[in-house]
Amino acid sequence: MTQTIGQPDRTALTFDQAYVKHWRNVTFGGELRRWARRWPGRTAVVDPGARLTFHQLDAQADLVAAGFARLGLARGDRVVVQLPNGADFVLAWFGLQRLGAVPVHAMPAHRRDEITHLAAASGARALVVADRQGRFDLRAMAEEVCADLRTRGLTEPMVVVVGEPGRHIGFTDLRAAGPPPQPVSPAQPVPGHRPTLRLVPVERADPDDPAGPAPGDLALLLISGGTTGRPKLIPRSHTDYDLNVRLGVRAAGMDESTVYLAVLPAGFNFTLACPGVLGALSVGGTVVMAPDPSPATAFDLIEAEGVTHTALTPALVPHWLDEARFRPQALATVRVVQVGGARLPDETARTAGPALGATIQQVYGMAEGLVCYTALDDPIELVTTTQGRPGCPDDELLVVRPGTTEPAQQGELLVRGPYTLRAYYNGPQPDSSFTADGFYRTGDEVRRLPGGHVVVVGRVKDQINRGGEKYAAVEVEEHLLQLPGVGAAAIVAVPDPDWGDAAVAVLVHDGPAPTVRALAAYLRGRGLAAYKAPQRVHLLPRMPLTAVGKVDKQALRALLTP
Ligand code: OOB
Repeated sequence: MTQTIGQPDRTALTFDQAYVKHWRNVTFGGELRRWARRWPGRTAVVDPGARLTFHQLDAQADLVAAGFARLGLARGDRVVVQLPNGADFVLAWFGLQRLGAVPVHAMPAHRRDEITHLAAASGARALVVADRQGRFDLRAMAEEVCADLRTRGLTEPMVVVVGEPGRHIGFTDLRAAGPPPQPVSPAQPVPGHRPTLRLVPVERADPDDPAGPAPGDLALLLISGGTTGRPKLIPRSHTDYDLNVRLGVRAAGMDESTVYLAVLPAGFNFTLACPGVLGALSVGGTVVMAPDPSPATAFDLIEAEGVTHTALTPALVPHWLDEARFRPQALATVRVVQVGGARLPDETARTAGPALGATIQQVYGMAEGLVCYTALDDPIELVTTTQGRPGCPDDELLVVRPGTTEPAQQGELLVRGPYTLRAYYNGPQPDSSFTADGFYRTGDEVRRLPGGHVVVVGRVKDQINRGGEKYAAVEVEEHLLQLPGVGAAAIVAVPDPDWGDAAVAVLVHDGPAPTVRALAAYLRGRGLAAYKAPQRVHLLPRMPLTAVGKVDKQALRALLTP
């Protein structure tokens, strides 16, 4: 692992040569074929309404692919997927993979504004949604998304409803779509896709899916937490995502006996691939989909299915500890509880393992690539105070003075490696999120211990992390500025004992301050996800500014956190 930036011999080509040994010539469509051949009768996916063996999952993914193909979807098409945790998520995902179409992972909490943005930014040809989410009608939202895009002259996606379609073209049952399609024509470049990971040595097809996409092709688009505006799209290829999964399997100790409970949204990189759903399937384990994130539901499923592994955000941990006090026996089979997505307080990390009767694994990862894990046999001190070590020996980590490439003891983490992006999907060129040598600027403030463990101490990016759900402050600020009477607006993160961050809306406003509730309703009306509503409102006569005239968030943070 090199620690130097700008060495002349480290050209883009040599990075790739160093990475080749980590990559396999596989696609996810081909992987599912192999898993089904190896473990046909084992249970692959369980949800409250379905139980699929690997053979069934494989066969039904073909049917789903056929259904999508009949709708006119083809290789390379981007498809925004917003489905709850359930067997249908897995079927839709693999159905798209079989077709070489590219799922764009929306989160269940996303609403009109976010989904419209994802569809526009990806040029999506389809949007796959459930019919409802509780009382919220996703079909009506999808219609608004289409109307928005139409007005702006952008590609209007077809809407595929998993459930009751209403008047849309829809599948009422994803699995009943029909016979498999004719094989798609062999490898063609995906139109409009500029490859961002150079994958020269792995362009041969997967032997178990010879007509399918190339391993180096775009397999999925993840969304960034956002720092400078709307979330950006993160291109992940089959090759790099497969590595991501395998590193996770090794770190979390998954094997054929693994039963993984998906509590967090399945479209979240942590839940899907670190090692998560894909990791458990890749070793012949079982995935159990929790239909809601409540500890009561999770504990029922753990008891019924003998769950061995799961992944939580720090915000969920106290709720699990409460539930465990009443039902400790429910957790008898649980071996590993991963916690990540936001900083786990040391004290919670210390008490959680014994209280849950499981090994805690801290996971510090990002949709952009790098994932760090504490080892299952790390000394307790490291498990409770660090966020682990990089999954791959060729992950290159640098700690620098924020915004520079000058090394520092504690500072911003830069990363480059065999499963970390080199550019955002259709991102600007050049992009200040990357150094000239291709390191990604994480925006996280860290220090590293002599043994390589990373400690996340803070953040230099202007982002709110509300219990693992992230958004750029500026995204909400832009909406607040549209409010009548608002002269200036800033969203500032302050510490929150339960959620990591609380967001304070600082407003320069004529007249009485809008209430928290009024702001939440306003932002909901603008089509924003509920987690982006601020927790506090603070009025100021004028906004403090820095020397260059930007809002001085440091001053605001000092003012708000006495
Ligand atoms: C995961 O991915 P994202 O893309 O939603 O968010 C990444 C950001 C990191 O840059 C960091 O700011 C924060 O979330 N973060 C953590 C953390 N894990 C993520 N901050 C402190 N401690 C941690 N353990 O959140 C994600 C992706 C894969 C695995 C796990 C989490």
